Amino acid sequence: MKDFRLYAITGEQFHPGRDLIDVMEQAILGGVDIIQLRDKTGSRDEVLAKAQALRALTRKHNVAFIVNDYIDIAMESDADGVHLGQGDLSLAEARKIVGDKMIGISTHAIEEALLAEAQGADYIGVGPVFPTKTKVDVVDPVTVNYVRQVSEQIRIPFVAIGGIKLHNVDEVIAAGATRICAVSEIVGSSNVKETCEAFLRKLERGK
Ligand code: TZP
Ligand code: MG
Repeated sequence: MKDFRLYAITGEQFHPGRDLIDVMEQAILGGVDIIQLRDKTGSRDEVLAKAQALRALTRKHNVAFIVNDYIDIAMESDADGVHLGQGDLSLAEARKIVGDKMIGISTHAIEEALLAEAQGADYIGVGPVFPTKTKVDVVDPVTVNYVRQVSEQIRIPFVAIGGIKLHNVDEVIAAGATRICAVSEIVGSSNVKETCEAFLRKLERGK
């Protein structure tokens, strides 16, 4: 797996009137090294079309591309991987379909993290660290304590997510996170590229 530091997830509700591909390209130019398509509202055809466009963009810039939920679309668009929640297809089932593509699993407690690691996840999501309105079915914030727990007990890559902003990311880094994911703070920014650069400066300093 190609490692990553700054993970951006699409959230088109945060940039009305601005093109998805333009926004994500600005994020890549700002240093994002992995992009996830997360679309909970579009039809399958719409999601597939976006996946194909993002695949072309990420290939042009040599950035990893992940599809949330739709394992079939991940395969059809030749994404680098799929991201699954606790309620989605099991890791074993997903692995049969995707082969050596990446599988990321959202986790909210150390038991889930340890299980995902044991079952062969390539990386785990750790969150929501802080309250967020971006995810509707969101569980209570796991807090930076869970980030610290994961950083001490888990050996596969993990990415902190949920309510992470430039003003609070230092706390997350101090708890042991070396990979950060944000939706609204990145794609809702009036200067997407600069926001990503600022996140990366903080990650660099936290090393
Ligand atoms: N999974 C856990 S929190 C979250 C997802 C997809 C949403 C994060 O969005 P934001 O805007 O960075 O809080
Ligand atoms: Mg899901």
